[in-house]
Amino acid sequence: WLPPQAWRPLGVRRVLVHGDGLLVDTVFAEVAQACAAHGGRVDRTGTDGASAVDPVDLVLALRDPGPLPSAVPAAVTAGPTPDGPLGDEGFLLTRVDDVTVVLADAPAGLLYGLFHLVRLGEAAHTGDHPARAHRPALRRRMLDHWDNVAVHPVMGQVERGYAGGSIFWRDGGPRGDRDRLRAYARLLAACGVNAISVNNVNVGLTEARLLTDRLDDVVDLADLLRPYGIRVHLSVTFAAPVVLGGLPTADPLDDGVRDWWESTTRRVHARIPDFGGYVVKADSEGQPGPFSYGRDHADGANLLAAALAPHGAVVHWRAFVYDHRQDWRDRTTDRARAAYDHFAPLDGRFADNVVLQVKFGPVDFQPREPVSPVIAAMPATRVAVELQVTQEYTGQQWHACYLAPWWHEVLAFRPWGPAERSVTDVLADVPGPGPHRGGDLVAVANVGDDPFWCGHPLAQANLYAFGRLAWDPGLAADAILDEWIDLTFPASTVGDPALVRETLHAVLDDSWRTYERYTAPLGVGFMVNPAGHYGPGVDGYEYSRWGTYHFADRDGVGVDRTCATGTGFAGQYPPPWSQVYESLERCPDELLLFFHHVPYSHVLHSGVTVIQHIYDTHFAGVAEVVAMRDRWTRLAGVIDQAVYDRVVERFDEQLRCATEWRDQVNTYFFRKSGVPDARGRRIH
Ligand code: GCW
Repeated sequence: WLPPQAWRPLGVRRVLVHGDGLLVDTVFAEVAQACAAHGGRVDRTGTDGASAVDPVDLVLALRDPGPLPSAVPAAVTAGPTPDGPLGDEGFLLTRVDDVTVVLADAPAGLLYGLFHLVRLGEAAHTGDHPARAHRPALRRRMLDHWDNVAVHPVMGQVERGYAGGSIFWRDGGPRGDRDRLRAYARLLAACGVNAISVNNVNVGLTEARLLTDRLDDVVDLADLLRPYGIRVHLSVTFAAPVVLGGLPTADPLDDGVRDWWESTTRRVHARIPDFGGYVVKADSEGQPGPFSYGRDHADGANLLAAALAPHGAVVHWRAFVYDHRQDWRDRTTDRARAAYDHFAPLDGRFADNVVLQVKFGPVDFQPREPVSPVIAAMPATRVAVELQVTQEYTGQQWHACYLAPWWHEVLAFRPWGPAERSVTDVLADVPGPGPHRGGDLVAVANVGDDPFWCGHPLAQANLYAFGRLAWDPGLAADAILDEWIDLTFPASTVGDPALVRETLHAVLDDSWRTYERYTAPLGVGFMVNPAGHYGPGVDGYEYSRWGTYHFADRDGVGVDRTCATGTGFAGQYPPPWSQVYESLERCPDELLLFFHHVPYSHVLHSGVTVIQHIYDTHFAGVAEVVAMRDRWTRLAGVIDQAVYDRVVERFDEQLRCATEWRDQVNTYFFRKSGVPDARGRRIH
């Protein structure tokens, strides 16, 4: 998004930028570039009181410290700020007497105000706008890059990356493409992202050294991202005192270990004064952690938190801890239970600058899961929800799968029932005073060195939507898509703007549900090819150690997670969800097989049997992909040819793969159950 034409409504104006500071410099540079391209003009005044004299159409001004330039209409200066202070990142937008005014109390607010103007386009410069304050709902809006510095023999440069190589690293060192990094920072600021972790949570030996002798590389990244209001975080290995510091132990209660983290962190902070903090995957999938020393995760997290606290930084401690060496014969262990079992008993023990980072669902970024019960279980802990923008389990950026409707649903979910607080409320209303208040949303990133940034050009909509939802979780998915369409395909750059908008909605609005229809049914999850997680592998994980089973046999399918007869996972929710999920009658259809093992003849709320639902949705899913592809071809000659061609290529693959999913899933269940399709369609 943000081609030069998107700046035209702003770039034709007479603009005044008022204020000092690095981010105000960025605002000025952006406006100057737009004005140079489109014929407008820009002046700048500092907070020393100097005032421009020429008339203006647009003012972007820091009002703290005053006074405001005289170009700001008196009606604006006199009026009260709606809803209290604007904070570090908020801004006020108004338009009176033919002047559009953006006011902020801090430079970041001006930057976000600028991008809001671009989003509004011509509408920002016409009519009157009553003063409105805009503030982010969540204070930290963060992307985690699973990028490796050294190429990993199995995972490559980027773990679960589907957009080429890393934007940060190549062949063991920095990639060094500063223009691209700057452009990336700008895209992220334009959707509201303000924090990035720059390396994989699976930390190899080379990556571990970013903390010490490779720190220069991180300093460089921080310098590049800072002008766009983005703070850098690092993934660190819990074993760092041993592997980097040469200590005999990484025991979190050992004084030497504590000193090592404190002095190391002090050195990082000295080079990166706005350093964001650490991200830690501990005791998970082979990564080291406090369990090796007989300590728990509060001990581990608090160790790093203590080292970071004097520098205003946080540790994101991941709750993705489970037994990855399970025996499939053991029906008592349930991976879905693991995060709650490990962390809920620790509530209240975490330091104020620990952020417990919880995957949105209890298992692993599936296209459908219940919302993780950990989110409701830790009222005395700061919790961040982790989403996955990179499409590991949702088509790997070969399939068009717009995830905003799904994320919106997750963020709006009310763990204590319809009348109570939502997931967003839990995130925003964190305990603890001062700089740590305000909540956190994190997503695993989907950008690489691909010319379209994300492999699939339409996957950019997911990145954009993540940032926007983190800023305002109440935004509707289709409204976010409209914004992205306007910013990516400005009307003046395409042949038929109405057709572009209509087509993108037709293709993307329901694409997540389409993906769900042709993959694993009714919330049972996985059924993916274990080598790479792409395409169908119905029994791929069934007899493995990973704890992701569907238990299909000749009579039925699904995982009994009830308290009455199953693993008891349903009991990890507060009422009413514990009762709703426990009950075969009340459990929502889309999660039925996540919570219950049922016969194929079980009748869903929708009125069809489970087996017929499997057949129907898999036929429907593929038909929808055919329709999506056909819709897309109407844009031939209407949008940029390279974008058009890339998407056509992706749709061809999506159709091939969806067909494979349909046929393998339908055939598998036909063979298991022996029940024919009631509508007589061909099942192989
Ligand atoms: O979904 C799984 C991925 C792993 C990943 C892990 C995690 C970084 O398959 O590749 O490791 O989750 O979230 O830590």
